[in-house]
Amino acid sequence: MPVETLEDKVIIKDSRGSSAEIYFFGATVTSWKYRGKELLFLSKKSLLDGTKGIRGGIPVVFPQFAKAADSSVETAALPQHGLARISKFEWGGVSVDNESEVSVRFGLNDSQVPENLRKVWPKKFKLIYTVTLNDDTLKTNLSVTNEDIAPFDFNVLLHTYYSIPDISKVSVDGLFNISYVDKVKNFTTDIDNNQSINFTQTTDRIYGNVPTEIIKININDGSNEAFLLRRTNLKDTVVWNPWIDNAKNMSDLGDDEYKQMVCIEPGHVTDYITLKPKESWEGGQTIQYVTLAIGHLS
Ligand code: TA6
Repeated sequence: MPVETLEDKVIIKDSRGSSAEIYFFGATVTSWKYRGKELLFLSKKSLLDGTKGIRGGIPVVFPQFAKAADSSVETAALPQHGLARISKFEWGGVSVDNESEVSVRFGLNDSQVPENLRKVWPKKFKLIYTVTLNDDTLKTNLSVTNEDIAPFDFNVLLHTYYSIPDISKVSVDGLFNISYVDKVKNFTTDIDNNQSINFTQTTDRIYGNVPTEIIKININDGSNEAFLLRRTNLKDTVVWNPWIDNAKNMSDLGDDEYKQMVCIEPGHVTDYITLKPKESWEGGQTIQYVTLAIGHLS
């Protein structure tokens, strides 16, 4: 069976042995395996019972990234990273199921959002989140529709946690010469003159208007494996690793787990998208797992 629906999650399987798991809570993809090898990081300490956002996988950030800097915006009273990652999505069924690809959908509208969150952002909306698996490629796509009588503004971000063997070896290509806001340095703007990003300390950067077609996350553990990230309609990219001090302060992340994760998060967060009534917006990411020595994995 390529699609198995359980009480709390859906498991999808590709005919070549790849798989993905998606929780209804937050429509969070918690596992993506390429022919058995796990590619997403999920903290051993993550709660999966719906009492807190899942620490790992791909939490969906909507309609506010982080906490709003400006207290006058309509999303200001929402918790960090908004409401989607802490709301239970409904099962939208299988949209594609053939030899090469399996695609499933999850939906969320305002009436399914916990009351306390709906109160602070009382907008009528509909989200459709589509997860597609195709051997070495995972695609996650979000559509947002305004079902209200007035326009609303939102951020969106796919907070993707990659599983990596050793953060000190990882390098990220494709963000060279692009200015970023450095959250670690009090939100100052900077440009990195290094060709690749390497990780030696807490890293929390918001790259705005990234023109790069492919962002490459090199694992550099001797295997020549890498992730190729392509974005659709998501102009910004956040790069995050909490490092040891922040990891120690996080109840749902093990002290040493920062070594096994890196977040490369495509989104639209440096400003808001405005949607008029009845309008829809759509964007997403396509991640391909490759081995650079022989090109495409086969
Ligand atoms: O996307 C990066 C970030 O905003 C960081 O600043 C960091 O704190 C992180 O997300 C995790 O946020 P969370 O609310 O999941 O603890």
